[in-house]
Amino acid sequence: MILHDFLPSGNGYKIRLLCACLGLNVTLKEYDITKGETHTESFLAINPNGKIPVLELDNGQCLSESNAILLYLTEQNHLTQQHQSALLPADPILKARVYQWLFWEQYSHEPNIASPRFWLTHNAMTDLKKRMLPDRIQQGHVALKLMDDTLAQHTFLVGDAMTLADICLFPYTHVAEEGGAYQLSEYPNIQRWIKQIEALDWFIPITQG
Ligand SMILES: N[C@@H](CCC(=O)N[C@@H](CS)C(=O)NCC(=O)O)C(=O)O
Repeated sequence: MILHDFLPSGNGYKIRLLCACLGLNVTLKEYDITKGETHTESFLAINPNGKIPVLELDNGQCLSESNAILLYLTEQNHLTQQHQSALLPADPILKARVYQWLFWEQYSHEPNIASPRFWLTHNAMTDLKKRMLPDRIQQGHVALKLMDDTLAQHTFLVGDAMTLADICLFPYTHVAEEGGAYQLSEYPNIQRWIKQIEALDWFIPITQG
């Protein structure tokens, strides 16, 4: 499999982190999104939406949308013994709770935490984005508080076992401070959760392909 990616991307890192967890090998093909490299004719042929990550399967089929890729890889590579828990629980309610976090991440977390980080760290600020920033940051704090309150109740987002919800939310949460919009010291339960994930034996950092 080939992962079309941009290393600083949290959306791409979700897939790299899951592959590390599942012990899957992927070949990384990097694009510089700041130079429009995902809008070339050849890239648009693999994702007409012009965005990484794209997972190219061995049969040449291409999947986009990070959380769809997470679900595909998890369902294709069931594991329970090695990690003592299923990343996507079989129980319908627990599985729905994982889905809740995945959909919530795209609507309430990523636009408020990942986008400001990108604008502030990649010199991508425009007048419109400057006007949007205070509201995004306020909503980002709401999202971080919701995660922190949840993590005060149990070890991981869906209970005391790690699931795909944690793999999905870890990438942009752990770098939320980049760009200066957020201070994770305000969220002690998130800090504890980050340390726990970083201590897992299969963990890889965002900088690793
Ligand atoms: N909802 C998509 C978002 C993907 C996305 O925003 N990718 C960004 C990098 S994190 C990108 O490729 N941007 C390049 C562009 O829009 O030109 C996902 O979860 O995969």
